Amino acid sequence: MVGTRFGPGALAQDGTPPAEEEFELPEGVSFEALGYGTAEELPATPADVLLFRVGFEPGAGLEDDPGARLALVYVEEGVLTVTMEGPMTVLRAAAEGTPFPMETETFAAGEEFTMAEGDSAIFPAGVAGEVRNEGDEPATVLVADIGPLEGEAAGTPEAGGTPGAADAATGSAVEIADFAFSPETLTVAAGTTVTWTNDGEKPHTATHAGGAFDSGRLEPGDDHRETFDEPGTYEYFCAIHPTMTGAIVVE
Ligand SMILES: [Cu+2]
Repeated sequence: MVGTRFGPGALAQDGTPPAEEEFELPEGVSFEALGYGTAEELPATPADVLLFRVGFEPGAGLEDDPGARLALVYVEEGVLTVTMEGPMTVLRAAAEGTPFPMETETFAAGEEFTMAEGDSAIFPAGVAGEVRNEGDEPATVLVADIGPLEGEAAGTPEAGGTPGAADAATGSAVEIADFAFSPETLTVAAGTTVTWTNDGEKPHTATHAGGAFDSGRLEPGDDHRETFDEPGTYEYFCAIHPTMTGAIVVE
């Protein structure tokens, strides 16, 4: 059985098509199962989860160097040719009129296989390989990727790596406007006290993903001070508007 978050509570995954009533959803809410797979191991926590789309023009490809990251890959369109250094299980696209994909196919390490529209597979952590578009049409895949939070984001700052270096600035003040941190990247000397001021009209926070600091909710006009003694890059975001991100680089 498969539990889902935004959808039916449990989907049969034992080869028998789920009963109609298991797909009862509130009126006006629709659900479409796209991909599914099981993982031998999950990345260590704290982890981050990303959802992104990768496009492959005809003839294009990439080497998949996963490190510790695990990914569920779903082919939106086109056909991809895949070779991985470990065994792989592909869930083939749901048959016409079937609510959930059921048919799987397994491949040995190093064996070349294709994934077409509607197919999905778990690309395990630590298993490298290659993905190419050998067809004549563009191919796109959706990737839901989970892996351990690294370095500064995990709360163990490491030197190097300056996100948004183009926006880097010195000083010790970060202005929060609606909806951005300014400067986005602030570089300070170790021991500096940084002040965030909310100059916008909405509440915001300055929250380090790894828990090194958290301003809490800053109402318009509020400020928050934080002293940085340890060199490193501290990436943070607004917990109310997570697309608002910034970084403090401590040298
Ligand atoms: Cu915000």
